[in-house]
Amino acid sequence: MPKTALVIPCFNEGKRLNLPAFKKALDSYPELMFYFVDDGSADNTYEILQKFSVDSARVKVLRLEKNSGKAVAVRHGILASVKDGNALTGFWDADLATPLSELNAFIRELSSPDVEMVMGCRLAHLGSKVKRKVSRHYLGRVFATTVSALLSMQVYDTQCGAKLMRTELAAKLFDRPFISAWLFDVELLKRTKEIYGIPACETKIIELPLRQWNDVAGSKLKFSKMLLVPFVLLRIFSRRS
Ligand SMILES: Nc1nc2c(ncn2[C@@H]2O[C@H](COP(=O)(O)OP(=O)(O)O)[C@@H](O)[C@H]2O)c(=O)[nH]1
Ligand SMILES: [Mg+2]
Repeated sequence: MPKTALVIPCFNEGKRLNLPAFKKALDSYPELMFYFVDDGSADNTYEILQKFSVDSARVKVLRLEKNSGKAVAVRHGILASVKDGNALTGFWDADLATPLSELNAFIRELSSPDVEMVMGCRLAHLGSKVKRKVSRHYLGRVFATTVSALLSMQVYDTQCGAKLMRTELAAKLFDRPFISAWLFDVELLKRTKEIYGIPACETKIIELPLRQWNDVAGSKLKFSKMLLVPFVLLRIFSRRS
């Protein structure tokens, strides 16, 4: 297994962090490191993480003084992994909506030299356990169809919070800040397209249908933010990133 780093952005996750699940992953994957980034939490997230890191040299805890949003938190952790020279670097939502048992499949995809980035894809189908709220599912379909048109690239699920890529690519994609705190996944695709162009991009990026995805309660993404989506997309696609 290549040296793999997962960045876990954490904002007020004290109640949701499932530490035994993270510990189990460390035991299962000897080359795995976690980079937890506390995004200026107001609860005891940082203390919990610090305590967890005492027992393992493969757990790093970074901290942002003030809450800066998911994109900034993820970027902070990714840049630390780039510096440390891990072979693969990715990010994974702290609520483990995508269970860490899926990680193996991500790494397997990246064993093919053509593949540069693997994105979790929440596609409900026979044989999978992917359960989403109906409203979120349909909003997601409209969103993905719009983004596919804007990118001229068929993408099913841009927003899944589990992505893994070659660190060399991560270094290029995260070298500058993002426009959006929530839609930076779209910016990642746009930046990859600017590097490789189409059609190369369509083989370098793989969407991996997850076997399991759980709609974990406690999402902090407010409906009011969703109303801003068209404006944010406009900003992203009217500029060169
Ligand atoms: N809501 C929120 N989440 C953040 C922030 N910074 C980092 N995160 C992390 O981003 C991830 C996704 O958040 P979540 O609330 O589960 O969003 P959702 O499931 O995509 O609706 C979690 O790991 C959060 O802890 C922030 O400023 N706000
Ligand atoms: Mg979530």
